[in-house]
Amino acid sequence: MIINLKHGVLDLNQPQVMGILNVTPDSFSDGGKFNAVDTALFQARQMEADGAAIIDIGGESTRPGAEPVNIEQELDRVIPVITAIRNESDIPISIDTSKPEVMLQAVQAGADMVNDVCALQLEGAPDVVAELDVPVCLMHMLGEPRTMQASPQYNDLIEDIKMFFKQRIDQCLAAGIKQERILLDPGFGFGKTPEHNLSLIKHFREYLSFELPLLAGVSRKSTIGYILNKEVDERLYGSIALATIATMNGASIIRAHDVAATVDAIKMCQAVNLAP
Ligand code: PT1
Repeated sequence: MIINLKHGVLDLNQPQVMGILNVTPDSFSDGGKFNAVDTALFQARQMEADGAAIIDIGGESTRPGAEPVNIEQELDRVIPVITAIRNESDIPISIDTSKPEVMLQAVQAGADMVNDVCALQLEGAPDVVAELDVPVCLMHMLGEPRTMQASPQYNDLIEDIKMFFKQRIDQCLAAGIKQERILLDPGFGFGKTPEHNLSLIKHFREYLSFELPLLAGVSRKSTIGYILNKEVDERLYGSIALATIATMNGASIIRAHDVAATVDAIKMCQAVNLAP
């Protein structure tokens, strides 16, 4: 299967890596040697060289406990970075946002697809994506980032998320978004206990029933820290293990910080899957 982007295509006949490019103040740790745009450009070049098929740019942190940012702040962070990358590279860009105005301006600045952890539930978001006619990743989250880890509860984790997808897909189709533009992400780390997150990866295949490409974001997340008792900068091996399992269970796109390692891991998955 291939996904048509605003410019170019994403070939999902092999699993691909989506490189994470956070443009949030807490993601700068170079001590002020480079400005935000130069730092982002540098990271984007490295991820492209390492084999990322797409770069996911986000200006609002959605990790547990994160506070929302306003629209001006988010635009000020992401638009100059999208413009700068577009100036020197054709690499596909995904905009990680829930705000319809940011989706619009990001795509106008050169982004190729939308990645929304709120699955287009903000007022006006489905209409904007329908009008832009770009691919969109609909992610499941229970609650909102600031409070989602309080005490997440499900009737039936896998089925509850399936019902959410069905409802979101129906609303997207009703707004005029084409079926072939939709990707799904069950939202590892979003309103889920470590047990929920592990179960999600174990049963990832279940979501293939929608016959849409699946995305998995496990990179450096706290469930890995919980199992391995490791800090965020020590979670590479755990991240690769989960990316491998998700890929073997049908994920088409792995969202990751460590692009080179993740590319090798999923190439091995693909090789095993194609073996006689
Ligand atoms: C994701 C994702 C995302 N994750 C998609 N977009 C984040 N489609 C941002 C933790 O438990 O998985 N899929 N955009 C980052 N969010 C988190 C969530 C980061 C949880 C860390 C944790 O540590």
